Amino acid sequence: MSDSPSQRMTIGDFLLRRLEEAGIRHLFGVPGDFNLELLQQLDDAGRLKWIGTCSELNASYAADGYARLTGIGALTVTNAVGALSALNGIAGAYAEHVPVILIAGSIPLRSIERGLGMHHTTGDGTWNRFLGAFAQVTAGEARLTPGNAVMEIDRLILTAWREKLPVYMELPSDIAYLEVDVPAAPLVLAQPPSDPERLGSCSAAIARQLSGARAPAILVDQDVARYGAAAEVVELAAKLQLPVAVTGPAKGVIDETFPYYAGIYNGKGSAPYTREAIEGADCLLSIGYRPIDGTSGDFTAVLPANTIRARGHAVDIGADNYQAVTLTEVLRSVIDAVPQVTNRAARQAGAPAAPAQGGGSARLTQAAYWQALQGYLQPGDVLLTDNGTSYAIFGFDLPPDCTVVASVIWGSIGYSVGSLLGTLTAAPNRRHLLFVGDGSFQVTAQELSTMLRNDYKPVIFLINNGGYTIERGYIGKNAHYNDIARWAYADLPKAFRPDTTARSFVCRTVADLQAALSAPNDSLILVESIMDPHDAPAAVIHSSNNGAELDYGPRGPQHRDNIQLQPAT
Ligand SMILES: Cc1ncc(C[n+]2csc(CCOP(=O)(O)OP(=O)(O)O)c2C)c(N)n1
Ligand SMILES: [Mg+2]
Repeated sequence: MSDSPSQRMTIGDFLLRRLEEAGIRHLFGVPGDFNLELLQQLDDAGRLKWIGTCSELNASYAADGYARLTGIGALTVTNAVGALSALNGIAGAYAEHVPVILIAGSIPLRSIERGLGMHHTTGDGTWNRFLGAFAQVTAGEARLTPGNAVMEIDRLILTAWREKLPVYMELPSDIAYLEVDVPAAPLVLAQPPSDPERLGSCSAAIARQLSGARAPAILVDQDVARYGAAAEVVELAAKLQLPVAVTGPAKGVIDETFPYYAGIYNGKGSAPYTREAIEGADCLLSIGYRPIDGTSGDFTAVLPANTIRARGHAVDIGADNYQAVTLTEVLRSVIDAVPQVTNRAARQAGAPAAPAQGGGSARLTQAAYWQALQGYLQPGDVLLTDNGTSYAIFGFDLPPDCTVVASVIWGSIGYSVGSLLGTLTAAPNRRHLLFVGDGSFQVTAQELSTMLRNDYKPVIFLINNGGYTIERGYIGKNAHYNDIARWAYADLPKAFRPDTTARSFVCRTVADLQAALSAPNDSLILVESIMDPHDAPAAVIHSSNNGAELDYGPRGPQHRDNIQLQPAT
């Protein structure tokens, strides 16, 4: 027995208390008979705020968006039918390194012990299938019991936060009201402190290599955001006056107005300056880099032979592997150890982009659209994007303090709409801009109603181009399978909330768009822009064309005449 003070509490109340101690203020999800008892406890305690969603998939995306801004998020769903709808979002959180806690209200322990078939199961007296499914895409999973609940709740919450990965817990519906002994002390979210010797020798080795190099550089992937290490990276880069590039998934993690910011690295898909800064470095500190097609320029990335590979809790330097070293502590020690460099020039600012052609009455093109939206950005904005031509936001020059929320690795269309509900809930005082195509929007559109219900005020930039334009760059340039139903998108706020004060715009010309952009941000703004299905940013078309080569190989259909949307020549 430990000597630390304990108290009596029900398992459900303890779980809710731990979520709150972890910094969670909102719980997303959909009720069912197996989690209603927990929702009643939430209501009685009156501390966490319930944000009911239209679907569990959207709740999982919302918890992910929330976690990206606050550090951790949670949702609760009912057994299997709810949980499996959230599985896509949980797997996405696993791919994107986002700590999300999924609480599945599950069939009573009584049914499990007596082998009683229950609804929301496969009806064959089995009950471990869904634990097994979630074990594949989480850092930890458990079915809570009166005996393990206190330990497992703490283990799973801490695991999610330390590893920046989702976890899954089943709360059988007949145990939430049982009283157990729980610790009186609050849960403390903290990384394990580094091993002092490993930290010292690791940071000394990094400092030696970076300060001895002629042209060192840093490559940042999204774990720098997850582990809260962006400020340290910038401080280190400023001290050594070395270029810092980011991957696409890490867009916005490094302030783009920082003089040593070097752009997005993506192998042959990088700007020449960026590629040279990274591949021409004689010592590269790469932090959390995960090469996939979209972060390696379709596998053309060639990192220098002398690349130091740092992660959340470990570092590789040449033949040496350092364990028990925590990222922010490593960077802090390296900053302290290196001398201030004063003779390396910052990047020259590039020439401003040429204005897009066409006056106010001209039909709206993608080029004019993205140029106008670049001018709309403000410091501190949260930008969300989905798959599609809205990937053009990766070409924006961001003002300071912006956050980009996207799912570049997992890439599940519709993510951005559910995620927007989460980011709005997490940071109601920031301006949230969603850039989404009609195809992606149709997957999760109903969550717009939850935003209106909660009086949220995002700005939604929706491209109505009648279908899946990004896919037309693979194949099916004119194919019916890339067409979708034409919705009256601008009418949706009214349908979802009849007394809405939302402002809707349908833009066909540059002048229409300019009018929409001058609307005040005092209610939800939906800007539907109608564009040609064959109009797309060149970078998006190139990427789709390359993707078709990788996906289908030389015998694929992509070389047939006029089957593929290609860049205008
Ligand atoms: C869940 C899921 N289903 C299918 C896809 C394949 N997919 C990727 S982009 C895309 C089309 C996106 O179309 P839209 O949002 O309209 O963007 P556009 O290129 O037209 O601007 C599809 C179907 C996916 N990524 N995720
Ligand atoms: Mg579209």
